[in-house]
Amino acid sequence: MESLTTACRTFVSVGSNMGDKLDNCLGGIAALAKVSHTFLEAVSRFYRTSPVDYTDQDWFVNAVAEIRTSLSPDALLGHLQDIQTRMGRKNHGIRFGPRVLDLDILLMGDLTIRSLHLEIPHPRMHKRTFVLKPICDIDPSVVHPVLGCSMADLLKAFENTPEGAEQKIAVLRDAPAITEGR
Ligand code: PH2
Ligand code: MG
Ligand code: MG
Repeated sequence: MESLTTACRTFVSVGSNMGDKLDNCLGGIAALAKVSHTFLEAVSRFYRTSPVDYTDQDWFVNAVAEIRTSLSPDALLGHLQDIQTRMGRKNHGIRFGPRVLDLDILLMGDLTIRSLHLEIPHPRMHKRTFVLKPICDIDPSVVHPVLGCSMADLLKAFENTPEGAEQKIAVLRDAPAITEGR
């Protein structure tokens, strides 16, 4: 296992569109902060966002958390899936459909993984305002290791496309204070 001092900057998207959406997102982030070998470094503001990909569902609450972890990508994924299950997520069988809590790995430094069960960078992150805008709250200069552009540039470019213009997003609340970080 890599030592924590060399662990790369990792960004996780947080989303919910069932039940108490904001509370589910806050609960997911609190659980993430308690994962072993992992520190919660930053949390974005929270947003109210229109559903993307599968549009016949309720609006979402979305945010992004930055963590530092020495876990492998697979081990981190396992923890995220475990948190989702503990927060009451059920499989409703609809791809991109409603969920109590969704935690997705967006970036792990410059790492690229393309396996059947895990893709890093997240394959759709550059086409999701609900991901790009919260990352920009934390650090707009973070560079996408495959596309070679900053999050700020990806957001600006995507907002100017017809697909981007359709994705509605509004600030719901300020970033929460980090109590379990360094
Ligand atoms: N997640 C999806 C599909 N669509 N739309 C919004 N606004 N926010 C999400 O988190 C989201 C989505 C599948 O993970
Ligand atoms: Mg997702
Ligand atoms: Mg997911």
